[in-house]
Amino acid sequence: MNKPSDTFPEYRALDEKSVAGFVSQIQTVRETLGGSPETWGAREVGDGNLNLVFIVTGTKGAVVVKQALPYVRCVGEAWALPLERAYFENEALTEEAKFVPHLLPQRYHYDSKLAAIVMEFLSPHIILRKGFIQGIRYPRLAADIAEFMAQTLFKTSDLYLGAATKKQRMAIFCRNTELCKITEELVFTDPYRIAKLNRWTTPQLDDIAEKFRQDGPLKTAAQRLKLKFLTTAEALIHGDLHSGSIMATPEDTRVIDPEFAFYGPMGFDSGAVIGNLLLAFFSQEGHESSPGQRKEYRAWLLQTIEETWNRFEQRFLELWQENASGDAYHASLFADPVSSEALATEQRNYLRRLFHDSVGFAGVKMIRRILGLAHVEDLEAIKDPDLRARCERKALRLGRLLVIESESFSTITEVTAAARQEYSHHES
Ligand code: SR1
Ligand code: MG
Repeated sequence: MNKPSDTFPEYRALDEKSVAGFVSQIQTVRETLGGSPETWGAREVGDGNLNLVFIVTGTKGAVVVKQALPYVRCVGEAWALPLERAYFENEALTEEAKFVPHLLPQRYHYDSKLAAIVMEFLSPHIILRKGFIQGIRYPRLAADIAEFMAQTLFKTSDLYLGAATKKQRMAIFCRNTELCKITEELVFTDPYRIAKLNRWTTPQLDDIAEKFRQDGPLKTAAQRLKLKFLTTAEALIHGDLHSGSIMATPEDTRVIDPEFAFYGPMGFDSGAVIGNLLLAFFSQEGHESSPGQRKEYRAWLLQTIEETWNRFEQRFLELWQENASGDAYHASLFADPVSSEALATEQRNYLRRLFHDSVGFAGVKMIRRILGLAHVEDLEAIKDPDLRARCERKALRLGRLLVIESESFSTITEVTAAARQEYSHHES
């Protein structure tokens, strides 16, 4: 097993000149690219918050090189960040590939010295968030993401794994402390206090930003979710499952970027998916060529939220019924019909609790993208600040409701109904 080291003595940040030389040492990459390395081209295309991303193109094909930088790219060298995150990403991809290889990019090479992963160039896939901005429909998305979450969350949990195996896996990921800390601060804490890196559409949202900072019930509920994030080691979660971590075409879906992976609460992943689809929903008003032009697309986004949750819940239950091999709810206890009925009730309760977690996490994920450091293109691409703020305010209001009232929602259709209602709400 590769182990992260404290230092990376041979590390150097790659650039468009050096990256071809690096990948030319990898036999599978040479075969994928074709021709000789001198003829290959390279572009740095990373637009995420943390890493370098290169596309290296040859005569026959292309590959992607993702390399960690020793600092947070969107902030600068002042915010140091361990290179080991590439190791955790590679380990998470290895785990996920056991269950859903068809929903991931193929990996060609992990380089522990350069903190780099060389992987498949997905084409004509685009980042899902960008597809949402363009109004593209993805008929497979709900089923694929539901399958990804059901498989990766169930099969890394105590419902499926023996206790010793799970603890060994947890031991690997519990060292991913710096990436968890980013989430702990940027998602759960900073949006609710004055923090240097916070920003929002100002002055339009100044009032609501301040109101949230004074909002005891909201801050308490957000901290309750943070405590869950800190303490609940339910499964190996992706940890950053937003629409920028999914590449898609209408026919194919791939989940990328699990560098935030650790053993955490399952609802953090399902909540990220729901929250980011809701952000896409509220941002549509800012992408319309004429009022109402995205009405049907908005309806599709809400349907996708419902279908994703419903399929996820169904698949998770199926997996549990078919593979009850874990140490939790040990199968030996539930063989007789009465106990089996009791287990079925317990499983429904488990899913209901997971639903409530997901709703709460969806809410904090929405709020942090509007009041915190890292925003989303869905909203940032809306150039008119008044229009953007109108979309953002609605998203913030729903986000708050999801956080403080998470347990009052019984079904996903109640969540989408609340989104519809907030969308049509006229500002008072
Ligand atoms: C400083 S990193 C900001 C955000 O980018 C990543 O995609 C994560 O969502 C993180 O919270
Ligand atoms: Mg990412």
